[in-house]
Amino acid sequence: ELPTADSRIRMRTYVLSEVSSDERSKLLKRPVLKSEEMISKVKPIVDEVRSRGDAALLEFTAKFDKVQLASTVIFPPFAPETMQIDPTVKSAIDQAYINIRKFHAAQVDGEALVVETMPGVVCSRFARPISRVGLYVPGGTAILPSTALMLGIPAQVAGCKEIVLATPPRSDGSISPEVMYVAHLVGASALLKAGGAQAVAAMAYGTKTVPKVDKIFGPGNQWVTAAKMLVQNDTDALVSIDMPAGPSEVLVIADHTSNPAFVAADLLSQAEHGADSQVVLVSVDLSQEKLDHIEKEVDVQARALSRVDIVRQSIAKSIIVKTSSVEEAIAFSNDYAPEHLILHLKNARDNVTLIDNAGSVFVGSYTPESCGDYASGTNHTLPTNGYARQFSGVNTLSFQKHITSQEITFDGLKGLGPVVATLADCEGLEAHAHAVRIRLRASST
Ligand code: HSO
Ligand code: ZN
Repeated sequence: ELPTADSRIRMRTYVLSEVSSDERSKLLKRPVLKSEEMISKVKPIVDEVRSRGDAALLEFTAKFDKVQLASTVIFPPFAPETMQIDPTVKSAIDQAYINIRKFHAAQVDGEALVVETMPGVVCSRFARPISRVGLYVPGGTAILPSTALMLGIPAQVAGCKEIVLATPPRSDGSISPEVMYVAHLVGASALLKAGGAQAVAAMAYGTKTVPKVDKIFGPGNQWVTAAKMLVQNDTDALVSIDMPAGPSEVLVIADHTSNPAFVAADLLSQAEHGADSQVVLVSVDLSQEKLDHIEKEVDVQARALSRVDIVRQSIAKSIIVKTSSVEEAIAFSNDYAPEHLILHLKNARDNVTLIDNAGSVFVGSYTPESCGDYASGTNHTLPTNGYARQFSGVNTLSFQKHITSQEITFDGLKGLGPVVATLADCEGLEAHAHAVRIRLRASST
């Protein structure tokens, strides 16, 4: 039976060269996040957890997750029966762990940078782990052991001392055994059975049972994101966050060499994340026949998915942008700055040099985003909402910070001191100049 025109799962199409500049900027926009409204909703929750600690945390968990817990934190070693998983899943997690660890261990900044800027003036920079980190693993419509891997592994290889993993409990009060197993693999030092703004607040301020952390990572719904933004701005919390997060998104660029079924499958793998997922197809000089083929694949494949209702909503908000060259397509993509960029192009690899803004790039028709989402080695916590212009995805350096240091000899100070004293005089800061001159004088007598 053929679907009727109305029920067909399809995207809206635009010809890039024909849209006005106003329309073009609309195509580049994501749906507005009501961040101010969310912050005012989240503030009372954060304040309660901050002032009443564990009691408030348990109340909010009862209210939002519908489960009455006696305590929210568990410490390792985790009971083996809480980590019992299917052996095939276990070996898939183990292989993903190996690959992600390999890629993130290679990123550890372990060596000091040492530069002699002038004779006798040695400047250096070295990295240290952020001591205590909080990792938020969302619950909700899908369980996400992959997110626990993506946040836990860089924390582990960076050498963070305290790794608190927070995730909402299931209705029976337990955590999925897959997430428990990953928490064990990455060496989590505490597991917080809480979600939403209340979990973020507990990690930001600490409670009697929840350890306070220095930086909070991880994706989450609007409540989690708003809470992260709120605590980041509170100087009492003294906590930072990985990046502003929004709904997940993919931009696929496809030319005449692309496989329509693969292209459609990639679009749908992102569309199934949530009704607000952003999916964009940029076509390069495609015949109408080929475009129709891709659209038909989207429709047919979507109908076979268990999450078809979510896909229907996200695809309805998604767009096809027709361009006539790879350069025009990539220029649009650079302006859009997608979280994920997939290149279904003839010489895909050669075009990577043209990419200025993207969270993570998937090169060629055998590189589905799914591989980066789970197991190839790269991280899946990436900048959304156009933030790929200025943010990197989560990586090992997100769990380290740098300290600079310098050591100057007397001869070095003889060379550098007059420069510093002159600049201090110029700024009218006598004590600064004095700190140099007192040394130069002392040693000349
Ligand atoms: N595509 C998501 C990550 C994810 N996919 C988790 C499957 N599980 C955001 O990058
Ligand atoms: Zn995904």
